[in-house]
Amino acid sequence: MKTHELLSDELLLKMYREMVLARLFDSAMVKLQRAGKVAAYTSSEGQEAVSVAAVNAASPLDWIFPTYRETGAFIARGVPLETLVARQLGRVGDPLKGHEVLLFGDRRYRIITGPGPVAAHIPVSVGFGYAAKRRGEGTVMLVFFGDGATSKGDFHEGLNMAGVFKTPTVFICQNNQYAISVPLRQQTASETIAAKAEAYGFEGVVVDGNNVEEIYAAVRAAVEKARRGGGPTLIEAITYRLAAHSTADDPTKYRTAQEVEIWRSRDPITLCEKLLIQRNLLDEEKDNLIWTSLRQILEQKIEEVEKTPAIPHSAIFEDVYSTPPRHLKEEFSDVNI
Ligand SMILES: Cc1ncc(C[n+]2csc(CCOP(=O)(O)OP(=O)(O)O)c2C)c(N)n1
Repeated sequence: MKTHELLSDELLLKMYREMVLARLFDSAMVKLQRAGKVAAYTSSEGQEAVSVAAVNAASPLDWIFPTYRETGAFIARGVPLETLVARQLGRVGDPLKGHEVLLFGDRRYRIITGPGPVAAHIPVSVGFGYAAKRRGEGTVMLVFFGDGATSKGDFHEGLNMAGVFKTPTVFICQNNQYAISVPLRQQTASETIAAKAEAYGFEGVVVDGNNVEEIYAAVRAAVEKARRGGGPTLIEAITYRLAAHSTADDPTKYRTAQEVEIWRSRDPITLCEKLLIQRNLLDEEKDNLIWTSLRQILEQKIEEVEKTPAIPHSAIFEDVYSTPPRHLKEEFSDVNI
């Protein structure tokens, strides 16, 4: 199928707006972290195309298993901005009530909260998919992770089980070239990450992770295959983290400005903008309007959420144990709330 048939003008424009909003959101959160209002943040700058295109290629009924770098996935799934802002600012609208800094999840949107330990969600997503398959739910699991995660046992255990049980799983590796300061060449001796799928008996594909059309086509094919009962696929999206690993990282210690500039010239948002211009869907004026209107909407939401109450300290004791153990009850009684 030709890309025009696969990706309508409307969908391409929608994805562009979602990518721009993800970029604006990440940059606003980094600023708020610097202002002492957000505890810590992991920006997805440069990687927006992967999560936005992947989520658009799936059904809203499919489940998302993100890491801490999937702002675009949450936006594409339709999570309201105020919920995402409340999460970062620790306000009452945060569905996680202040637990799990850096991560996001919300069952209302079929997003399962990411893991603290790298890769721990991979086998969980496979088990979840196996259960969905046995129940005949017809849903597909999109599981996101980085190149660093592929060195964890969880990755290999998850892929092995997915291959054996033909689970409806789309493994999406955001190969952003680094696991904090560890470059890809020190992460694996394999020629590609996608090649690892072969050992587990299913297909692995490499896509340009800065090209929305390529990602969309690959994820859509993998989702359709999984839904038909054809089992899992591993998609390796080659991309680059333009930002620091997190607000606690200084990337100038382990990579050159020149390398960053090379990747910046392949910014996925600029590439998508070019596609839209080619299709006569965008010009400078319209583009400026998209950026300014989304910036205004975001600023307004931040202002509104800042006025809402903070999560009460007592919430830290909630939603972990159905019956809190004695020592927690003791600690709770000591907390001045
Ligand atoms: C088991 C475990 N080891 C180490 C860490 C610390 N840590 C957090 S993120 C990260 C790098 C992960 O890299 P990658 O999987 O490539 O994802 P990226 O951050 O590049 O998106 C590490 C080592 C952790 N959270 N969990």
